[in-house]
Amino acid sequence: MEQLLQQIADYKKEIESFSAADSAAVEEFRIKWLGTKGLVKTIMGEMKNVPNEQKKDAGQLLNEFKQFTEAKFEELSQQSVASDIDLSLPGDELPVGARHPITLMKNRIISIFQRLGFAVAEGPEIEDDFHNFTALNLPEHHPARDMQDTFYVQQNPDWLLRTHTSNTQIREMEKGKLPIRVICPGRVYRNETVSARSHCFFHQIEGLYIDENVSFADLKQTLYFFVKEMYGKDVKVRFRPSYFPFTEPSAEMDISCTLCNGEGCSVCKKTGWLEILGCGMIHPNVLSNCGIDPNKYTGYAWGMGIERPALLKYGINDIRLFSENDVRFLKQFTSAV
Ligand code: 2NL
Repeated sequence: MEQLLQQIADYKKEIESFSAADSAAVEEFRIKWLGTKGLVKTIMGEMKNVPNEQKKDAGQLLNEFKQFTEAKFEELSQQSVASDIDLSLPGDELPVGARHPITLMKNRIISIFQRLGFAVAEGPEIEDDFHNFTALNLPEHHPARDMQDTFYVQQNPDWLLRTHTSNTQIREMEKGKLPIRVICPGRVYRNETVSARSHCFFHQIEGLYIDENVSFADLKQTLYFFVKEMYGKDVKVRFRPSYFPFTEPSAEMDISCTLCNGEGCSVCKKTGWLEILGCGMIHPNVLSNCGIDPNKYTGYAWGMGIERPALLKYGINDIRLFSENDVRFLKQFTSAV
């Protein structure tokens, strides 16, 4: 027993003063003390030489010694993890995300109109027939109402994937708070064959201003400001008469081609002009449909696609790239604005 006590004390001293330079030394320590042929196992074997009346005390001592050794090993393991870290190594690279080019273009457009006092409104992509068609004065037999052109989610009552973001403007008008000055960005759906030039879903921004005495001149000045901010002060603008069921009069707006400065090239099909949006004075029927008195209030509205200006700005030639989620494509916009 005396001998055993002495042995444990010596071992403890040795263990206490041990320190490991690296994880290999820690492993050596484990093998020497805690391995299957280690000193802890060996000294445990001494129990059989201890007289019976002392077995209880010896067992306690040996157990305590084993725990002491295990604790030291635990401590060494943790230290070695820390000392094995090479602080001079370069860190793991954190991939930098990128905004989607459609988002970039959308944000540019939004920020220009926000400076003119337009608020941003968003609405549902699954819409009922009233908010997508009827309220907008879309006649019963308009092709857009056809199953061929629009994705119906349900019939009778009809629910569909919105074909424009006008539904959101209708919902703003229904709130009955005037004047209204909003822009409505979002995704819209049309049953078209997917190709490099067109897709069955795309993005739009529509704008709407309703107050007393709003005129077509206000519409033109707003859009002039937009074009100057978006494309620069030298870009020319022209309006062409057009037709939409929800505006009267209606117009289409072109800008001089930003690639050839109006000279004529393949992008503007040799015309020197690019069509960028449709617009007009809100049809009195649309105002009445939303509970607004057309004799007191007038307003203008416009709608533009986001994909086409984005293709132009970033020199992209296939609209499908926007929705394929190819990281090689998306990564290129890491530092784009
Ligand atoms: C286009 C033409 C347009 C509107 C959208 C609108 C909305 C309401 C009332 C009246 Cl609630 N009009 N929106 C007006 C004219 C044209 O879009 O070519 N979009 C891509």
